[in-house]
Amino acid sequence: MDNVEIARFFNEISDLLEIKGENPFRVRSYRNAALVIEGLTLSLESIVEKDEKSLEDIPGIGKSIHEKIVEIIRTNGCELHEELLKEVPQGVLELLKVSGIGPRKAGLLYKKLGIQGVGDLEAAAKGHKLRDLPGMGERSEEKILRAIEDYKTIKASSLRFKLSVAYPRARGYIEYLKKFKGVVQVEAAGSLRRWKETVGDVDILVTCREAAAVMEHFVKYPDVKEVVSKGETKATVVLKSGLQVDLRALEKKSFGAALQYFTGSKSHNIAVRDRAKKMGLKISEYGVFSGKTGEMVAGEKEEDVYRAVGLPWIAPELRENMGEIEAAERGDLPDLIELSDIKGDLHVHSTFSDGASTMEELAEAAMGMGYEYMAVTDHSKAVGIAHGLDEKRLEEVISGVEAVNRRLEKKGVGFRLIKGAEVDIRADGTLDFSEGALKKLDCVVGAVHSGFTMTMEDMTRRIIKTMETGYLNVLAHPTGRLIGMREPYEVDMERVMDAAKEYGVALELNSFPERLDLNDAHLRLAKDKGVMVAISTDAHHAGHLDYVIYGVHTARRGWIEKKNVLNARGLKELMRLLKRGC
Ligand code: DGT
Ligand code: CA
Ligand code: CA
Repeated sequence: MDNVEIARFFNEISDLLEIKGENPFRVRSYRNAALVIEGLTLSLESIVEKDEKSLEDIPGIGKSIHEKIVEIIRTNGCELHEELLKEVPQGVLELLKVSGIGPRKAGLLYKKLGIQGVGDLEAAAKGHKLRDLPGMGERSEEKILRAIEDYKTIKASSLRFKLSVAYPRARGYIEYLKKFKGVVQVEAAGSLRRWKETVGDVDILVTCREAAAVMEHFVKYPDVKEVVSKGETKATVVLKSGLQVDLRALEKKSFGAALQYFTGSKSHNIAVRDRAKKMGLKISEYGVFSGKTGEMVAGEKEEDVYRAVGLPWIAPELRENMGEIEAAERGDLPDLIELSDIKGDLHVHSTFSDGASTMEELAEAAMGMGYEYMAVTDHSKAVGIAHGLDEKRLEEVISGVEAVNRRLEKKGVGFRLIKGAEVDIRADGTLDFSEGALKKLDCVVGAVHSGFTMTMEDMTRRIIKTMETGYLNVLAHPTGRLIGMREPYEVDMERVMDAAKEYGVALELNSFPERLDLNDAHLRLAKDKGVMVAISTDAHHAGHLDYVIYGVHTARRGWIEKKNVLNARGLKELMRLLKRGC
């Protein structure tokens, strides 16, 4: 069983308990377990097979979760999950995916009207059956119908996989193929190589001595659920997670051309092909050929393919036909940010709020990544469900940070924790801590956690008002979207960015795989407006710090350079920017 399936059990248990109106902390513990499991790189199934006890070493997984993981792996099911489904039908869970329908409302809709799915809900709204329910009216019916339309759009896109599902699985598969005798080159292509926020299927290319043997080996990978097709040079499988993987074997002389072709995007390829045509060349997945003589002029290396059409090599993240070909032609491609440029994380949760790792564990992990600093940014009190800090507990966090820093200084270690908090931006645009408390913090990360349905004007004013206070350093997950789950709230991003520039606030690129917020298009806008970007992870577990890779590659899709990134600065410069404004 794949970690994704195990996490799904915990997410559903959490939803079902919430619909029933159970204790929010119990709800949260299952939700956190799902988050932790999704962030693991090791397969739980293999851990349990080898040494069940070692589950205890995973931070954030307590005894009762531990037992449930074993139960799910051993029996392919979970008793608690089944029991809950007897009380609340599966279809009611679907209602939660409609924006504005929380667990309490879903429970009410089910109990009062027997609504068991989005289809039922749509019919009830159209039949004006909702307006008589407590707390609802005509307007709520209209709102729900609009939200159902959004839900349908999201559902269509949720057949795609998050990067955090596709990327580690593709990596594992590639390692497996590389080890096989006779395999020479292995490379991922497609949307994964372009680091799109979601991936439809994984495309892998190889060169090898004997293609048929490689295809045979490919379909024998232990994570394969189903072999869709297997030919001499091509095969397709579906993994246990549901992810489809295509493999193609190529001749060495065509590998670069195939890599270029299968990396896409399709519209980038079309633009390159048109360009080749104008130059009297023909381009295909086999190579670049002279239109007149048919002679092959390039194909072995991707660089050569671009050179043949008069262009420098273009980073895969840029290949969306969004001006990259023109920029390449002018010699004006961006000098893209790299993972090794990142010097620290500015959005991290510890056990002081809803994180699963202690401040010390997080600091250890950050040092292991070669970072210079990390801001500890636990939630403020408004986010009660996440055990947000009141000002008294904030003092404890601050003294905790100071204690860790003193210890590091004694040992002569240069790494520093930064005093921070993820402060809720209230509906009226004020921050959820007093000025006195805010003054004690070096890194105030502000975020919207409720009231998502405001009008665009109100939301824009709410956020800008927070910037005007002068206390905000970073605006976290600026649009609030959750990929495949929640559409962004309505906000005028241009105005928010202009204000960010004016008040020296950085905008976050939240690297959590379901957020990736800002997205590529917004990042490009931020860059054009000269707004600083903070590539943070929002880690709720030490293992989540690795999510920075998704952030960095999303930043590259937004044409972001090192100079645009706040946490690519060294500690001293960072502290100056936090103090003075970016
Ligand atoms: P995905 O899988 O939906 O996330 O997106 P991609 O980009 O990986 O698309 P996929 O797997 O259908 O095909 C891989 C690449 O192959 C695609 O990015 C570009 C190239 N390709 C596929 N079909 C065509 C086509 O009809 N024309 C051209 N020029 N390129 C194509
Ligand atoms: Ca693909
Ligand atoms: Ca494909």
